[in-house]
Amino acid sequence: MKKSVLLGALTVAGLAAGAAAAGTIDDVKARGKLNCGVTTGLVGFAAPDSNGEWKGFDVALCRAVAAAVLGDGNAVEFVPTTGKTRFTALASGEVDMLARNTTWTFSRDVDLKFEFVGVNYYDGQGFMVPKALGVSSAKELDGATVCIQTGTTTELNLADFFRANNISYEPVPIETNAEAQQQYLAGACDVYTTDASGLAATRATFEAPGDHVLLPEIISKEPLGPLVRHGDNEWADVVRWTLNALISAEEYGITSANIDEMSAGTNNPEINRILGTEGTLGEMLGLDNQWAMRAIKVGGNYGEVFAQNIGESTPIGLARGLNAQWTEGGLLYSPPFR
Ligand SMILES: N[C@@H](CCC(=O)N[C@@H](CS)C(=O)NCC(=O)O)C(=O)O
Repeated sequence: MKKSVLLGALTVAGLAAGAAAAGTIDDVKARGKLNCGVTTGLVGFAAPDSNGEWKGFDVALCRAVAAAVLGDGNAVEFVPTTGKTRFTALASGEVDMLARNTTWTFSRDVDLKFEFVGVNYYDGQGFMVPKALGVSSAKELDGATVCIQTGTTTELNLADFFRANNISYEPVPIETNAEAQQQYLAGACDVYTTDASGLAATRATFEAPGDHVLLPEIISKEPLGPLVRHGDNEWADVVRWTLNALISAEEYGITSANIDEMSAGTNNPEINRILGTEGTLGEMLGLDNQWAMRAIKVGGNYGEVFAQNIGESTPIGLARGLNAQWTEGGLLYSPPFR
């Protein structure tokens, strides 16, 4: 098991080194489409709706980048990737970026040679069990069968947690969230473990969500964020500052309702620089001055994107928690636009 994980990492690293050519921004402009790697389907984060249109919190970031670069939030080819295939898809150039519940870790940065450009969701790993199991803590899971997605940080954290607590488990390896859901509901595993946001999103699609509980333990840090290949700083800047534009827009009260009005100019210089009525930030990125305005307009600011896709008034029902703005006691903090 260990060996295959290691070999997988080396293969991807080799590919990454080969494909680390600059110029993704030019490729995307020439193609007229952004190839954005997403999940195979996690409602609220990235999944096609009944009309086949991709929707979700991560999807919104892909659309924001496409709007910034190409002027069209629909100019995106959504490429479904699993926990295992996502890194090869990025390293090989099949996708221009990943926006896919992916945890920023040392080895994915340094060894696999990817550039995490920020964090769009601060998360941690949790456990879901059927209420009927009568378990109230993850420490009571000795001997349990656990559905676990391969190629994820989840796999490694799980082993650490059980070892540290001197308890054992039997892994039931699965490739996608859909498979996990099916196996878990069929009773092939007692427990499903993944990012807590993923558990909430999965449970929301169950016929009887109330029959399942999320245990209180959060056993890891999972800073989830968009990533690109090492060695293409111009492109990394575009994705990084698009995310920062959405975060700053919330901080400064730029919303989809007032953005047209604010784009005519305000008495706040930072807002004016973001929306392009002052300064030349867009030009510095290799874009025009309305890039951020377009990015914000597609799905609204960070808070609007959160509320619409995964927030408390959606079936997924996630609280802002760590993902609140720094001004509200959270960790979201965009560097200045100047
Ligand atoms: N954040 C972890 C886990 C990511 C992950 O794959 N999560 C699952 C469950 S939330 C997922 O997104 N599945 C969607 C799919 O199967 O396509 C990582 O980066 O390794």
